[in-house]
Amino acid sequence: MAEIRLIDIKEDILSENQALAGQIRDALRNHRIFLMNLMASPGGGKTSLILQTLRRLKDKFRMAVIEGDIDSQVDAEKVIQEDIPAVQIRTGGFCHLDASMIEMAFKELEMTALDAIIVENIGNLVCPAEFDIGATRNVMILSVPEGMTSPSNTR
Ligand SMILES: Nc1nc2c(ncn2[C@@H]2O[C@H](COP(=O)(O)OP(=O)(O)OP(=O)(O)O)[C@@H](O)[C@H]2O)c(=O)[nH]1
Ligand SMILES: [Mg+2]
Repeated sequence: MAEIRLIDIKEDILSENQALAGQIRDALRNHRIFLMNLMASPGGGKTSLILQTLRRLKDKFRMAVIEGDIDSQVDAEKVIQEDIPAVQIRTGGFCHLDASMIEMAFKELEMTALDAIIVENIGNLVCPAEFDIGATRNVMILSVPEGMTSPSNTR
């Protein structure tokens, strides 16, 4: 019988990402910056939670937002309306953010002038969870109304 040859790409990608995520966490600790990685499904309420958090905390802490999106920059536009710096990462189809994308975003921010950064990850409940981005805390919104509703599961 023919044998299956397995090339495990995922393992290599993840270990490289993990090493960079560790460096990012060290850099954040040195700068005393808190980084939150916010995840949820599409339309799960990520931007709404970020905007409300900014309104409540921006007078106390120097904040910035990194917005991940497959294509658009509508959420970053909402953030700058709050007078908060925003960096848009346009992944061009990739379904998650990884540590190298966060490292790129840091170059666009004045790191010495920040206390906290919120990252809105791509709206996806699968891919973002696999990739450590060097966050101080990972946060997930579980949205009950989001998702498919059919007569069979509303009974
Ligand atoms: N009823 C209700 N609606 C909410 C709540 N949070 C967000 N919404 C609404 O849900 C919709 C999507 O919210 P967003 O905050 O844009 O969700 P998101 O996760 O950023 O969406 P994407 O970035 O497109 O993945 C908007 O119409 C919000 O007004 C909530 O707590 N309750
Ligand atoms: Mg959003």
